[in-house]
Amino acid sequence: MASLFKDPSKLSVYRDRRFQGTQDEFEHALLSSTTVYVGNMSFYTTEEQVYELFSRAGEIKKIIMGLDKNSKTPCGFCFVLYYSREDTEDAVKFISGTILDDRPIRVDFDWGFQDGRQWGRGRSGGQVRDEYRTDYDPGRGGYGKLVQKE
Ligand code: GTA
Repeated sequence: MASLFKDPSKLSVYRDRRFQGTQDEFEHALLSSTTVYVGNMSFYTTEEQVYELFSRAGEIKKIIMGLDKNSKTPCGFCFVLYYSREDTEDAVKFISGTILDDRPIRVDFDWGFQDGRQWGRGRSGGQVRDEYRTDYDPGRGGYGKLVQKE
């Protein structure tokens, strides 16, 4: 079956500000990469749970848990590296939106893991989006970091 993922502009709405290259290079990486980013995870979800769910799309080469850069504990995202592009596309098609630890996870194409990308980039150590969140989310540390400081 022909790939549904040919138009790079439709692959991902996320643009990594730290990608060092042109927009063309970024799009080429998204089209050929065998890495997915998984977002909206609970801080309590383990690598074993990620392994079990994501192996339904294909054989996994490696999982890298996203960590708070201060506490070094999981902060709600990870990268899953596959061997094949077809399996990578299946993970985006079939696993995105499914429930893991009571939460709908988001599976996004990623341009490729590099050392350093496992750390949250927020000022408090976790993900940027958890700094600005104003809701109470028990699976992700309660209130957002800025609200907690008030
Ligand atoms: N492939 O969607 C993604 C994705 N995200 C969200 C993070 N990563 C992703 N990769 C893919 N797709 O390696 C990767 C990053 C990095 C790691 C941790 O996860 O490439 P991070 O989440 O801590 O920081 O990254 P990132 O991605 O640099 O954050 P960004 O883009 O500034 O902001 C993310 C969201 O935070 C925004 O979309 C917005 O919802 C919210 N936000 C940012 N600034 C504000 C603000 N001033 N006010 C309100 N909300 C804000």
